[in-house]
This record gives sequence, structure tokens and C-alpha cells, in this order.
Amino acid sequence: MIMETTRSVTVEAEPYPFEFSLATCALLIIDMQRDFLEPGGFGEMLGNDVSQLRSTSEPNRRLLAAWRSKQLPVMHTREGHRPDLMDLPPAKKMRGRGKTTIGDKGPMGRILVRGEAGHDIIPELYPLPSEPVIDKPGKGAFFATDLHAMLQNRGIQQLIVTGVTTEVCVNTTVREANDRGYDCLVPSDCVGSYFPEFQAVGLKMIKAQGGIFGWVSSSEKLLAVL
Ligand code: TIU
Repeated sequence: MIMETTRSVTVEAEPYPFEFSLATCALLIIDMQRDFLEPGGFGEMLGNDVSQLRSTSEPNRRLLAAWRSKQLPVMHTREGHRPDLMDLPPAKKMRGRGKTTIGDKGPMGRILVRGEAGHDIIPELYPLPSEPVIDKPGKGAFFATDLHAMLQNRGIQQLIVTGVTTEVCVNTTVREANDRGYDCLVPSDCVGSYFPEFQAVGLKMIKAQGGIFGWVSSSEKLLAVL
């Protein structure tokens, strides 16, 4: 009998079905932080309507619950900076030219700073103590983090990448993962953008040209094969 965790499954996806083994596939949830999803944080500071991202919360919650129920690997990322801002490039600090920038005080604490309320993950998707949280200073989850080593040590070869935002941190991470040899599937309802047109093209860019960076599917299709 094949053990549940070594079972291989095939998900309906674009540009063609995505095959993975439950033993070698991790759920990687990108930056589902209050700073991006709630008013008064980094997302709003950049001039965005944060309500655009809300629809991602419930599909992520369902997918996370399914992953946890099968005791499969889950990892979370958070974008943010050290309290002394030594890891914040001056160009990123200036970007947007807003009155309030990274490190300044906001209603959820210092914006995009580790340890502050706004930097943390939304309560609906809060990590369990057993689930690694990768703090990253950039958009991609592989830049200046231990993520690649952690995945290699666990024998992970495929990633289900969810979170926000589709065209920024999700796309950057999928591209970084692809160059490191991981196969990535992005469930479209589990990723969100402040811009509907970027949501559409962000997903198209991943799956175009025969899946140049990865595959696109939905949480419903993924849950159906778990
Ligand atoms: N601004 C924007 O769309 N995104 C970010 O700054 N970071 C992430 O995508 N996490």
C-alpha cells in the first residue's frame, strides 16, 4: 500500500496538468501580512486599496487547513526589515515618495518592521509553531534567506505558491524558485493584486510559453486531489 504522504497526484492546471508527490511538495504562503491586507499599513501607504486583497484570505485558509490535516509541509514568509533598518536599501526607503515610509510609525506600529503588529501574518492564516516563518527583506523569498537550504534539507521539489501580491512578491518568488529547479503551481484565487489587470497578466506571465515559470490552477482543483 502506498503511504498517504508518498502518494502522487495530478491537478488540472494550465498550461498542462501539474503532477506532484505529497512527500516532496510544500505550501509556501507569501506575505499574508496585516501590512498588506489591512488599512494603515505598507500597502495603503503606497496608495493602494487594500480591500482588493481580502478575497485571498478564505481560499488560503481552506488550503492551509487541508495541508495541515495531512501534516504536509507549510512555510510562511513575511516581507520586512530589522528595527535598525540596516537591511533596508535607501532606494526602497525613498520609493513612492510618501509622507510616511518604511520604518515610520503607523497605526499598526512601525511600517514593515519586524516585531511590529502590522508586520505579522493575518490571524486567519496565523502560523503554527511547527511551521517555519521566513523573514525576507526583499520581494523574492529566496533573496537573503535560508529558504532554499530549508527546502533542500526537506527534499522539497515542488511548491504551491500563494499570497500577495501576484505581480510583486509571488511572481518574484516563483521566478527565483524556477531558476533553482522547483516546479511551482499558483492557485489563482489564493493570490491577489491591488490591480485587477496585474492579477490577470501576473498569472498569464507564469503559465505562458509552455509554463515558462510554472503552472496556474485554483484552490478548488487542488483540494479536489488532496
Ligand atoms: N506593493 C506590492 O504590491 N507588493 C509588495 O510590496 N510586496 C509584496 O508583494 N509582498
